[in-house]
Amino acid sequence: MGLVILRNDDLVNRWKKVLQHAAPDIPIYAMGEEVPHEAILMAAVWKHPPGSLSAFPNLKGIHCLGAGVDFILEDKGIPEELPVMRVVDPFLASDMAEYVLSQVMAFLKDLHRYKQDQVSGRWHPRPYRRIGDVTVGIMGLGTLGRSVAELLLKSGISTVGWTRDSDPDVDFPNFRGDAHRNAFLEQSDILVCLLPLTPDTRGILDYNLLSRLPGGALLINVARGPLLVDEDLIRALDEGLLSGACLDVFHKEPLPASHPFWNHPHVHMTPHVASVSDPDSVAPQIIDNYRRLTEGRPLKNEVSRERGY
Ligand code: NDP
Ligand code: OXD
Repeated sequence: MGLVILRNDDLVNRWKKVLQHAAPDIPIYAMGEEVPHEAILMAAVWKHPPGSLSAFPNLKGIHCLGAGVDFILEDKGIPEELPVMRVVDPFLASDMAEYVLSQVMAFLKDLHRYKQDQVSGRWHPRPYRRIGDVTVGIMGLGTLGRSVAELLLKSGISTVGWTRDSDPDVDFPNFRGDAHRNAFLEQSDILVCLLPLTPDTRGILDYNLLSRLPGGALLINVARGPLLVDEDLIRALDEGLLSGACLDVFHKEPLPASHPFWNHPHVHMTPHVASVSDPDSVAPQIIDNYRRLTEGRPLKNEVSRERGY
């Protein structure tokens, strides 16, 4: 028996240490070290090299080290019957909410633009905007979307949501499905995307969708880069349909140096840090699922392969 951590960055050893501490009885191996492949029952992965999971013939399950599992489901080498689990964690949810609230407030108070003015030595007061002047629309009311909504509402910010087919039973306006998408967009002065990346959502943030937003809207994409059609965003910004975009996620990460987002005056970027799994907080649920898997008990936070999230 054993668990292998597959992630190609310098956090791999930190995860190993924390998982070992949480379960001293389970042999834990990190990518890059010598691993007894036949003994591995679970892989805990974050952007693993595609195809690398086929090296473990007795694998019984795959645990994502984050919330979004798109990179696992896109790895066609993984047998259909293997369960895939994801992270659901209170810090992941509250960190995301704090990030989105910060971007909403920076937009309302024009902080990004004042920073640019400062860099170019320009004194240029702009009209004042208040919390009561805007409505935030959240695409996706899952674990993270709901957490964002809760903090925005607590801060007095009017919020609406959009889901696929579930009735999220929330006490703010919620729209469901493609038929009600435009009604949702028309109210969203600030659009926050927290959808999973699936075949249905890839490219959903295109020119057609962006042009449904109220004039001068802000886009905040904290979900996945391929949800956005990059050229369509640049067109919408250049035509003045949108006044800005805060992007945390990109088609290719790190974003290539030649990408036009780097120098666009109305694109504000962060390097996929809106919310990051905290090993200390998350390790117990991975160990719990490892034990459930090996004891044949029901798993927690298993994703639906059919829905893609
Ligand atoms: P959940 O699976 O809990 O929620 C997904 C939500 O999206 C649900 O409300 C679902 O609707 C909705 N949805 C899915 N497909 C569609 C569709 N086709 N049309 C309309 N609504 C749809 O996900 P989380 O909230 O946990 O996470 C969301 C995403 O955030 C992750 O997949 C990940 O990509 C990203 N993320 C980004 C981070 C960052 O640092 N930038 C950190 C963590 C996550 P329904 O309820 O009807 O099923
Ligand atoms: C996640 C992420 O999906 O960090 O957890 O993007």
